[in-house]
Order: sequence, then C-alpha cells, then structure tokens
Amino acid sequence: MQKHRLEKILGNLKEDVDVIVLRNATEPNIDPNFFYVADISYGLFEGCICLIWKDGEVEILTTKLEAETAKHAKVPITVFGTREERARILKKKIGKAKKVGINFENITHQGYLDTVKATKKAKVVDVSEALRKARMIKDPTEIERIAKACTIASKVADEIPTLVKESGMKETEVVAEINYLMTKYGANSPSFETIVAFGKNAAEPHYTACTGTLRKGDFVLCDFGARYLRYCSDITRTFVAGKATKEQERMYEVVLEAHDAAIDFISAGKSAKECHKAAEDVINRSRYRGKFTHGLGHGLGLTVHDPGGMSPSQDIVLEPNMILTVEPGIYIPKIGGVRIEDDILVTKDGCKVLTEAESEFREIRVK
Ligand SMILES: [Mn+2]
Repeated sequence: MQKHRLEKILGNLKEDVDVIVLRNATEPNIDPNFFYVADISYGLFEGCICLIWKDGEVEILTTKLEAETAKHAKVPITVFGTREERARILKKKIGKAKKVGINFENITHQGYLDTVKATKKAKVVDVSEALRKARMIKDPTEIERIAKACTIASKVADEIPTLVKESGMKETEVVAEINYLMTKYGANSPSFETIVAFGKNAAEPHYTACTGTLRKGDFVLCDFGARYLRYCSDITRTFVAGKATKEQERMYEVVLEAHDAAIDFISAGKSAKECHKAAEDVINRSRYRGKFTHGLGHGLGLTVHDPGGMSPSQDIVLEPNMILTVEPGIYIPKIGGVRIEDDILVTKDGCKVLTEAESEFREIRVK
C-alpha cells in the first residue's frame, strides 16, 4: 500500500465518507483503482473488494485464488469462498456505516446493488472524481514503471523498419513481431490491441482489423504500447514502405511540426485546451485544415486511457507529474493517415519525452 495515495484520495473528497468500497466484477469489469490503492502489481482479483476507511486504513476482501498475491498489499486481508460469504463479510464490515463512497465509473450495476444491500440505510455517494484527480498526478513508483514501459515500446518502434520486409506481407505479421518483441524486452503484455495499418487503413485512427496486405508506396502506421507491472505506454510511428510521394512526405512533416509545437508548448500551468490548440493550429494553417480529428492526447497510467488529457473538451490545467500522450495526426479517407505519438511527463517548466524512438520521416526499404 502507498499511504500517500490514500491521503490524496481522501483529501480530494468533496464530502467525508465513512468508507470507500472499490469493487471488481469479472474481467474486463475490474476497477483500476483497486490496484492503485492496494499497489499490487499483478493478478486479476475478480470479485474482490478493497475498503478504504476514512482514517486511511485499507483492507482487502479476496478470493482464495488470489489470497497469496493479495499479501503483497501489506494490508489486512479477509478471504471468502462464495458470493454469499462475501456478502456476509461485507455486511459485517460496512453495515453500520452512515455514508459509503462508491466509484460510479467502474462498478457494475450488480456490484452497486450488492454494496447498497450490505449497508442497510447508508447514504451512497459517488467518489469517482476524487479517484480520478488522485490518479492524474503520478508518484515516483508510477513514473518509474511507465518510463520502463515507454523504453520497451521505443526500442520496438525503432526496429519496425526491419520488421516490414516485402510487399504482400500481412498487417498481422507485423502485429505479431511487435507483440513478440515487447514481451522479449520485458513487457508483461501489450497495453492494448496493437494497430498496424497499411495504406488507406491508416486513415482510421483505431483500425484494429489488421486484415490488410502491404503494397509498395503504402503508409505503415503502427500504434502500440507495453504494459509493465500494470503500467502502460502508448506510441505511434508512421513510415512509408518504399519511395514516398511528395504528398506523403508533406503530410508527415506537418504532423511532426504539430507534434514538436505541442511538446515545446506543454508545461505545468498550461491549460489542456491551449496545448491541444498549439498542435491543431499547425495543422489548420497547412493544406490539411480540419484533418486532425481527435484530441491531442490522453492520460496514461494503470489504463491506457487514464484520467486527464489534452483536447478542446478537457477543462484541466497541467500539473507536474502528469503523464500524457501527445499524438497529433492527419487522416484522409481512402488515402491514408499519419500519426506521431509520444508519452510525456509534465514538469514545472516543460515536459520530458519518455518515448525516445526516432521520429524523423523514414522510408522503409521493401522487396
Ligand atoms: Mn494513444
């Protein structure tokens, strides 16, 4: 357990509660805050519950399956065998509470009903904002793990030109190589479904089908990340297979200029909106006006889309130790797209790029 995380969460609460109940259902309905609070770096913990008491004490209700792993949290553990037993234990623990905090963003409806049932007449309040705010600012352990995930992904990104070999090769072949190499370099898994998009497929920012085959002259867009001790990285690099057209090179240069403008601009104290605008302005001044169709970036941490981000709809002001992606792109339907994505750590007077892969324009030699 990391005491200061508890202090942050409790300090962010708008109204005091007797206890916060963080509750996992089955995968993928797992609350990342469970792991944030318990600081357990692996395991699934389906059906398990983490209680945070108002004095900062934490305890875990766990299945027998993961009782041994739960010990890593170094907090009191109660093991249950069945759902009924879990319900009985929870009722005994929180039955007298007057006000119970729940994370509305990650609990299932069944989990909510079961928690309410255990509390008799308690008032139930949503504490998701307090959790979100706490997780936006990364502590040293988190920064170290994300940085490691970034190093792994960067190393793989630099090898992409050697993985793309000949026209006719499948997108999934490149996906397989990327995922293999990330694991080989120490990742526990990819942090999300790896995207490899050839040619016009690169015009779709979340193209995960990967059913295409390579033709000479195609864009090769690869978007992937590593997960290391639960923490994520997220990187995108775009290349051209063979000789690029003037248009392809120009698209790339505009995206790179937007990316660099954002990185130069970002620092603590800047609003998320103006950071987005720093990149968007570059693209909108070019012939690709309106072709940057998403936000500049998102938070990164226990989830690949962690709280926080930089876009016209984000109201936050950047603070030191936020970790965010910077990923401008240009997308032209039926032609293709370019995106360059890096992960950055916000500092007092700027930002530090954690993904150090090459980002200059490159043509890949293909047979
Ligand atoms: Mn991303």
